[in-house]
Amino acid sequence: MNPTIYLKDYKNPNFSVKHVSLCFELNPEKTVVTSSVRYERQQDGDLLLDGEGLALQSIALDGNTLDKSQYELHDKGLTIINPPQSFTLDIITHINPQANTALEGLYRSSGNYCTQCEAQGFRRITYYQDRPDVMATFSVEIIADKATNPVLLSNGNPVESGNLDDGKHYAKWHDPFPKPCYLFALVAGDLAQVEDRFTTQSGRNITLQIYTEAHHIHQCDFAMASLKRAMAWDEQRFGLEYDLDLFMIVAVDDFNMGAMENKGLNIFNSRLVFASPETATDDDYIAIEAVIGHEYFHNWTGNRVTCRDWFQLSLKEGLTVFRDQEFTADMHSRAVKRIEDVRLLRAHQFAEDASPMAHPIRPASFVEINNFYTVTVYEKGAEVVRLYHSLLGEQGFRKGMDLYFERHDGQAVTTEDFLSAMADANNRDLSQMQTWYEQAGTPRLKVSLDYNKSSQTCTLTCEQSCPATPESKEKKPYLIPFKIALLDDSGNTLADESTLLITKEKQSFTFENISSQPIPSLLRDFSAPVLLEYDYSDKDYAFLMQFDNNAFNRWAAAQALATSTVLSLVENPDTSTRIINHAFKALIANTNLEPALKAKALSLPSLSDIQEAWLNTHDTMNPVVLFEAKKRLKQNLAKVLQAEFLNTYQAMQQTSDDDTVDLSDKAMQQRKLQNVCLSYLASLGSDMLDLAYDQFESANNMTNQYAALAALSHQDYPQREQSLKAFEAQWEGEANVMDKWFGVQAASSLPNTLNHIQTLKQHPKFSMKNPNKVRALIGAFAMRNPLNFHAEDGSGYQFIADSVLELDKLNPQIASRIVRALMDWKRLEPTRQALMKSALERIANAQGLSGDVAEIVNKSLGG
Ligand code: B3K
Ligand code: ZN
Repeated sequence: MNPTIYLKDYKNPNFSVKHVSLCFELNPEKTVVTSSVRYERQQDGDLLLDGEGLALQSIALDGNTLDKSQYELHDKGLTIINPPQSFTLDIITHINPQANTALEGLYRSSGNYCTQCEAQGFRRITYYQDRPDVMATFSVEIIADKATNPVLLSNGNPVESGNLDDGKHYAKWHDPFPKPCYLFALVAGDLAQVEDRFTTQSGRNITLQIYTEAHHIHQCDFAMASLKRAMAWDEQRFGLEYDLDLFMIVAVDDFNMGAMENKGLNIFNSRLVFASPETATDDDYIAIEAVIGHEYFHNWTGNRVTCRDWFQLSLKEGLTVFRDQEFTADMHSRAVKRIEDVRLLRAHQFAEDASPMAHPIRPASFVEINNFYTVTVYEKGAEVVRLYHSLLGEQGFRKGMDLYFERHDGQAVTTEDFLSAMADANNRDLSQMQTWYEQAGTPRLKVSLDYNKSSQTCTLTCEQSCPATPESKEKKPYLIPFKIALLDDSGNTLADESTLLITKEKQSFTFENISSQPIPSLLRDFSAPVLLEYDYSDKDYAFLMQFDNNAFNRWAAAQALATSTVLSLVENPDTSTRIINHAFKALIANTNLEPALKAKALSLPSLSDIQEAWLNTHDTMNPVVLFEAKKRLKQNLAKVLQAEFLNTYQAMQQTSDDDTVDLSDKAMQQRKLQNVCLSYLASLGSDMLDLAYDQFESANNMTNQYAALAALSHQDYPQREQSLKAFEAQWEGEANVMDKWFGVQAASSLPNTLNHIQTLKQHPKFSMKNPNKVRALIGAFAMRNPLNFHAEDGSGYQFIADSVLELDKLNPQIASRIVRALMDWKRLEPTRQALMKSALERIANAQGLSGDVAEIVNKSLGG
């Protein structure tokens, strides 16, 4: 097992670096990397260089080859023993990109070369102080065969290029902005490009380019338009302008995550670039715009100001997610965006906070940093940034951001520096915000209301607590901005919206002149990432669904009502669903509601949400029972409101004379509602499935085609097979669309799905080496197929264990994502608990497990 690294052990690097020169002679199996680095001593000690999987060829200090007594070579790097005050070190290494299936460092995708260096991939390229607090300017020369690699790219600006002997050519790049090596990138290969321009607010002309394989280049226009919107938005909202003259994006098919913000040369998973109405759903479009924005926004929050060490990851990720959330909210519906973000947070981050992997947004220790690119660091991190925004307002937040850049441009800093900038710019004591960075776990906020008719006062009493998590048992109170309003029983406001500041464990707030018993609208817009506890009745929820004038809270009430009904159905299958039936009926009939908000409110809570709610009052759960109860509620609503769903379904359908697909917000919203209705209707089976089949057959866009296929995928329906075959035949040449095809089959609740997945693993378009394929087939089974994954004989768990062991040899990062599906065995009922645990133990006992997987497995088994 690899050692645990602690934040408290942080030490400055012994040497700083001004400039790095790199030369790559590209060859699939033997690439020669020559690095020449100028070091300056900062404090006593040896020079510690990280390096993994490198074949060292030569090493020279100020031109003199070092003899074996002057350095130590070990499997994690190279130590230069007691070097002088300042010197230049020249190192030549050989690496093998072709054999690199971990997709970290320099590797090959579809025959092209690309890199991924965050967090610690640069050490797989050359020996270097691979840590973000070492910032340097970079010059890069790339030499390669011209016929197979006509395009040669790296960070910054192109300096020079030309032909060489033997059919080779070269290109030189220079990046004038000092950067940590995790932002280094190189791309080479046979790539087509689209080009555009952007003029900044100060009048500078920027060239924008997107590169990918030629047969996909026609699908890059939306990504380009998104980039331009993001650039304009960052200027308007934050006054931040792009700094180089060239900004490039490269789309590749083999990528461990979504995208990477390398300086001036973003590399993207192609599924977050390619968009055409026939191949991408509306959700894909929105995601592409958001991630293009996210990576672009990193240029300031991440690149110009970077992290001192990897414990500070949320400094750049939480902040940049907050920025991309605001970008999407400004481009589309703010309420819809807030709902989606909170839904994601509650479904995945709350679960992570309750799991053996619970960690603060700034962890205090880790074994493998790649395991900490989590929903906690990203999404809860963004919620914490949002807290400053709630506390300080838009202007105050902007002042804080401005001071942050003024103080720290060109530096590698900590979350404390961010907190200080926010506090100092606004003359506020925000020291209590520190708790959010140091404690894991989802805070509980228990609220009670006391109305006194004779004095016409109403008192809200708020008590906060936080369950024990691995890093701390006793919790300090958080600073919680708590946005509320008080309503009367016709929905009129008794107390206007206000934000209460909760700082203590227990606090009361009294409102005057309250003329009748209020119904509180609490935690509006989800003003803090807490679990709200208030003794609402189902009737209250139904009331709030209809009358709360906060759109987000109307949605939250619908979710809460559905959750409460599901839990009642689990306890007693004969529970009356009258209240939710009526509430949903009123919801569908409400003509004042934009279709997307209606669609959100009609969508039942995620199973994960329901599980968390169940576990609030139980020690263990049977996920299948909870799944079945949710399904019963859905079918029951579909039956009772069939006519309403059908009418709405038809009303939302769009026709166009020329078969073009309308990509306006309005059209996307309508498709959303149409397909939520379809999903309810299809749950009834029989002739309602013909509706889905007709939609599948006639769709001219992927949103409708995919929604119909998904609806059919759970049903034993004569045309199910035929539809899957037709989809396969139509899209076998589009890798990203095929992922949808693998995904719907992997998530199917029909029996025998696991056998079918085994067959699909042999499909010519499937590959264990491609992360998107693994996520589509194996990830979807583990995350989106509760019925089969939790099969009573443990076959689902064993399949995941087998897959993890197979993947771990190829790509530990991906294996380590998948293994998390087995992590929460302690929360299951005894039979499944034992089965899942034994699958996990089988992994734990395997030989040669990666540090990535071992860390998760050990945490889960309590090691
Ligand atoms: N910073 C990258 C993530 C790198 C993940 C390394 N395992 C993408 C992003 O958050 O923008
Ligand atoms: Zn990011």
